[in-house]
Amino acid sequence: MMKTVQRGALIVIEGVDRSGKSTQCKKLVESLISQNIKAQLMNFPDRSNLTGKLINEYLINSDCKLNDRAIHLLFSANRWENVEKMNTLLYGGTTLVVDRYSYSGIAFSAAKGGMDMNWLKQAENGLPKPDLVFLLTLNHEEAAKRVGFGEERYENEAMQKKVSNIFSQLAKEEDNWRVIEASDSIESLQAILLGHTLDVIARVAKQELKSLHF
Ligand code: Z5A
Ligand code: MG
Repeated sequence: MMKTVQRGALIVIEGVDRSGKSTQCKKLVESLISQNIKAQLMNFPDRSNLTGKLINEYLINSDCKLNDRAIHLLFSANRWENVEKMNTLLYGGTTLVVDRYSYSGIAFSAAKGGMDMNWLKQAENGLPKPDLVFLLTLNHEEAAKRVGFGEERYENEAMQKKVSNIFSQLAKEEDNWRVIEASDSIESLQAILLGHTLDVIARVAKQELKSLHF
């Protein structure tokens, strides 16, 4: 009898700066692996590939001038550079836990203003669609208290508030989002995220991966 191929789930964590995305992504991968579930971490921007090197320069160097549409497309291209790798892993049965994705791309560019929302979304259409998106919400006062805030471009209150509003708007457009208030302890947040993730892994195992279509 032929063995049924089971794919992994595509799980994304989004949220404003310092909301704990990287912390939760790392812990989620560890928790899954400890339960003998194949899992891997991925993060965007992926600063290791070709587009990622340009993006890193843009983020850390405030003197780096780049047209807003050009940097938007670079962030998107940075995801497209990883499509084959994502599909191979997912269809090989590995669950991917992704630290920021297309929604960060849309929200940060939209928060700058001057670019049409549909144009911003267009560059993301066709990328693998997440099975589940967690949105970690945290007010600016709490975020600003956390280590490392304010070191890169975009890490200021006005920008973060706009981004937060756009994330909330995007969360309402699809039914695969879970909005989680992120001021609780790392451990209690992790328990919530793991619960939802295990449900989704079981539910989508035999379903085909969808593509983003805004
Ligand atoms: N960007 C874009 O414009 N377009 C795109 O398409 C994409 C991104 C993908 C860099 O992203 C920038 O790129 C970002 C968006 C833009 N600009 N901004 N803002 P990044 O992902 O590389 O950013 P980062 O430097 O990793 O920061 P971060 O991701 O915003 O932080 P975080 O991952 O959410 O937080 P953390 O590193 O897990 O935690 C921060 C600190 O808080 C740390 O000391 C933790 O120990 C602590 N922490 C975490 N959880 C808790 C709880 N629950 N309680 C107390 N303390 C906690
Ligand atoms: Mg992070």
